[in-house]
Amino acid sequence: MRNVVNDYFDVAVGIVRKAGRFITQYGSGCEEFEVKSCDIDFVTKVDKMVENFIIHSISKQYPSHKFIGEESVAGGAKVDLTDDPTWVIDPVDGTMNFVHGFPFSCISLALLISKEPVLGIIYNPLMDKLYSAKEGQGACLNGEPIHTSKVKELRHALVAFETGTSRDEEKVKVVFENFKTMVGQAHGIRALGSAALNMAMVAEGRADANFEFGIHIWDIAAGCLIVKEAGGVCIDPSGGPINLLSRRMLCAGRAELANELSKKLTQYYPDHD
Ligand code: LIP
Repeated sequence: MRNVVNDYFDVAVGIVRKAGRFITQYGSGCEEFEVKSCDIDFVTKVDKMVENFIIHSISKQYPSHKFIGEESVAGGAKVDLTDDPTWVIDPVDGTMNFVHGFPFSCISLALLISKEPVLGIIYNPLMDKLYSAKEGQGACLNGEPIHTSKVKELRHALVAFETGTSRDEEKVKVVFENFKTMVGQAHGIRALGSAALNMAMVAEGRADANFEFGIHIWDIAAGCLIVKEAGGVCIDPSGGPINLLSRRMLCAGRAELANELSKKLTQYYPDHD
């Protein structure tokens, strides 16, 4: 299994690096976009180009593999996760950043076999940072090993979280309640605007924890493996095992910090993917 995953990984990295060129062509911003669920949730032509390129390129190598892509789902495809090898794609994670030319956008790609990630890639071509992990083989940034931080207490932790792309009143209320908790109890808070890159910061030890409600499997599948392979934990924000389809995620460099956070967060339960 290890050898075949290594082959899948090598093919995927080459494809993702090529796809990154679509993003760097618009590094100063992309003003051509369509609104999706609300005025702060949208898709650009680059999202679609990247996703189509990745699906086409991988399908040529592995015709029996399946795909779950953010924009394919937005176009009506169902999130049908089976035990078959399934590539989960966020073609441009941090679309708001991408539209504005704020350089924290990335391609997030994971391969799941029997519903578990076996490889994950998060690539920010604007900063040439490729975060990756293969199951049981550690996590890397541009090929060099990375490790999560040792911070165990919220009062010493830099915590990343997002306002999200929903104007839903209940969701916004939860965002503000958790923002207030973090302002009062965390060492610091940051919002990069990309779920995957927030998780990459945790994997690299530059942030100590990250949580978010309302994200999708394509935002977090790669990041969950990369954080775990870097020595961290990914759990449900209320504690307990993570469900990649639940649209809820909490990750941290240390289990003690994740457990403290899970007890202090105001919870939100969106519909599953
Ligand atoms: C985004 C995530 C971000 C979240 C937004 C949105 P997109 O993904 O990366 O963390 O807050 O709601 O889901 O839409 O840029 O691919």
